[in-house]
Amino acid sequence: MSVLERITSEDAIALEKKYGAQNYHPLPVVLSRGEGVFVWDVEGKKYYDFLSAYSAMNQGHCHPKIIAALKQQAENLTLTSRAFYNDMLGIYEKYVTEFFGFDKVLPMNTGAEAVETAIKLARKWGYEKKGIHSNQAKIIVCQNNFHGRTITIISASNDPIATENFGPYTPGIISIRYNDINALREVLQDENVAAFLVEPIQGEAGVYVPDDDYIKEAYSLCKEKNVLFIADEVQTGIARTGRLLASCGNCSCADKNCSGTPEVKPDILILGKAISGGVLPVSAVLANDDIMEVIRPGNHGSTFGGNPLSCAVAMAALEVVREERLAENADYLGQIFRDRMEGLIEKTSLVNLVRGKGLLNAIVINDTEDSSTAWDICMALKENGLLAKPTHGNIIRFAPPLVMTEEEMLDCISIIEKTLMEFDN
Ligand code: IF1
Repeated sequence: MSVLERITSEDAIALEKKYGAQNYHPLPVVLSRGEGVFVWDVEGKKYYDFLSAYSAMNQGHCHPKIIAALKQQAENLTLTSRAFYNDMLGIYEKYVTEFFGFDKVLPMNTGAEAVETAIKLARKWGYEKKGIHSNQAKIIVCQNNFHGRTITIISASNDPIATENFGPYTPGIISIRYNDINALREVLQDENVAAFLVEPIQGEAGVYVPDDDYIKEAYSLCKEKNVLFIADEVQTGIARTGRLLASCGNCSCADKNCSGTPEVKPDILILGKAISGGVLPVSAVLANDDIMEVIRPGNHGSTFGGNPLSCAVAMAALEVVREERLAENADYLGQIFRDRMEGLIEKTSLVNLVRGKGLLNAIVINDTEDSSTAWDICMALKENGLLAKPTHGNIIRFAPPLVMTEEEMLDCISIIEKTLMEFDN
């Protein structure tokens, strides 16, 4: 069979099983096309995408503007490495720093790389600016975090599946409870702390939204102690939570796309996923000059980071966020979604809790973490034309592309309601 021939779902799954490392357990659906909020499987069945590649597809699948930028740049120049200048990087750096309100950007590719970069940056700042003795710098992280898969990042994880038998781990990490301001206050007494690394909403933990003032208070405690506040907005950033950034918090600013002076302005901001609209791996570490200036030639880099193709794609993807007012749409549709899901708690004993912000939401299923109920519900949702994925056994994450219309959202809500009601009986 030619590799270009269409294959059945069954064959595609069998190939992955035979030839691929088994590091995932996907829902059994084989996708071959995407457009906006929809994806199609190889048999031609159409689905609403309610995962958006873990919030990478905020702008929807194959957004024409982003794909046009990709095609145009691909015909000119794709990669130079950073050994030479290219004519896109500077333009992109100006664009992205102005977009998010920082002096400088360090371009990387994946989210994990950007988190690693932020940790390196914070450590070096700790030694050269804060005066921490050599090799003593510590980074504070939160329990149940998800920041990626590299050795240093999993050293900060308390998930046994992600960590077991991958040691020895990177030292210099202090782990505290999330959403516990006193725990943070306590560990900040240590003068060797360079930074606090935190997700404004914990994604992998099951869309765990902290108390209203947690992020704001954590930020001011860090300021008091001369500790860098690092926001990992790889998943929550780029309009997902109804604000351009989740660290904007409940800022009542009328312009939900604003990058002005929100309550919390991270010292280091980490972005990934949707910065390219899910088209290419693009990530970014943003900081002001007083921090970024500790990085000098040879200290850090990447062959693909800042390549002209990524620069063109990322600018188009960010333009879409602004032009199509995606933060406002996420805020508006998210309210509707959570209201209707709250209603379900009354109607069925299957749903215990609904939580989230903007279009990053989850429902907690009334069953144990090791039950298959959430998985079975996702299988039933798939049959009814909507794709979502369970996390931690009994939680289902709902994160559709932000380009969804109200009509489509109402259609999705009725699919979810119908599926859950059928399931209950
Ligand atoms: C997988 C979760 C989402 C992230 C935050 C950094 C990264 C991620 C806050 C690393 C990545 C992913 C990766 C994906 C599953 C996924 C995920 F369920 F694990 F938590 F999105 F919800 N910081 N998140 O969420 O970015 O290196 O992957 O580009 O399959 O591992 P990356």
